[in-house]
Amino acid sequence: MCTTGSIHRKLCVLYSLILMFMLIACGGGDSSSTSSPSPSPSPTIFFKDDFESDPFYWKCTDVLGDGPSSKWSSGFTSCGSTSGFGAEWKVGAGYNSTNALYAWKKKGVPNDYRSESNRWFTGSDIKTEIYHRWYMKIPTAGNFNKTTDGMKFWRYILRENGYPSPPVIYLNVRSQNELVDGNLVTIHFLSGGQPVFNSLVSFSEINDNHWHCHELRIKLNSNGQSDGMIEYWLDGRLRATHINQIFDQNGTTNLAFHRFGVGIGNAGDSAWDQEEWSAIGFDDIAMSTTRVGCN
Ligand SMILES: [Ca+2]
Repeated sequence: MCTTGSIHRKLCVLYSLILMFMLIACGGGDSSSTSSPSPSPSPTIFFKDDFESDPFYWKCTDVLGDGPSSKWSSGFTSCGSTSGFGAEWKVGAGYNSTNALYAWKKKGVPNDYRSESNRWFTGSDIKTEIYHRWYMKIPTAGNFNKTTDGMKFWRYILRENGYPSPPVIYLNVRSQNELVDGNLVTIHFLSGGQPVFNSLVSFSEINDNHWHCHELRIKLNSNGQSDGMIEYWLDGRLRATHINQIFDQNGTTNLAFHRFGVGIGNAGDSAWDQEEWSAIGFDDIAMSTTRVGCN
């Protein structure tokens, strides 16, 4: 096509080269770059911890000089020992890595959040929609079980530090008999106080002493609207979707994720009846505004 006079020919060749460069830069029209499924190739992670760089912070000793350490928040005060009560954070073998965080439990360890470690978000890290990805290894039922009520894993606080009775979302195991008979669920509360349980997956699918990849998406509702959403992936596969959610416990507005915490507390203040010490491992924790996916 570039066959006319020399000036026209040079311009034509130049235009051809520019066109060729643009096609290459844009992927030559290959639609694969726009049709790839989630997760996003570059998740927007604003918090992560793989427990590799400074595991010594996760100890029931006064590492920082301001009380027992749990790394994510200083001033953590309910630290105990393997022969006593309280939080039992220890670092052990990781998921495809050297280190993971282990939360230990046994009969006699007090209820409530004695083993919760949390992190407050500030500034632009305060989001109204999160993708929370983590790896978790739970012993088999013979080494990790209890009767009645269930167990707490994660807790999300939806208003700022100091806000009275802020709305919360839990990630719990909910059971009526043995823990192993229960389901992994999210729990939140409506403005009248009534709880909402959203089932994600059977607990029996994840207490096999293997690492599993979990990812929970929570989109909070806008003020007064039932437009919140929960999605849950297990090992990269979407297992639960709950739409039309409203998280405005006590009629609270302007919800956002101000804090999240990890722990293994006893739901309903019921006793833990596992006689021997056993532990849940956590690793590769990430908070993102887009889908993270599994490694
Ligand atoms: Ca690790």
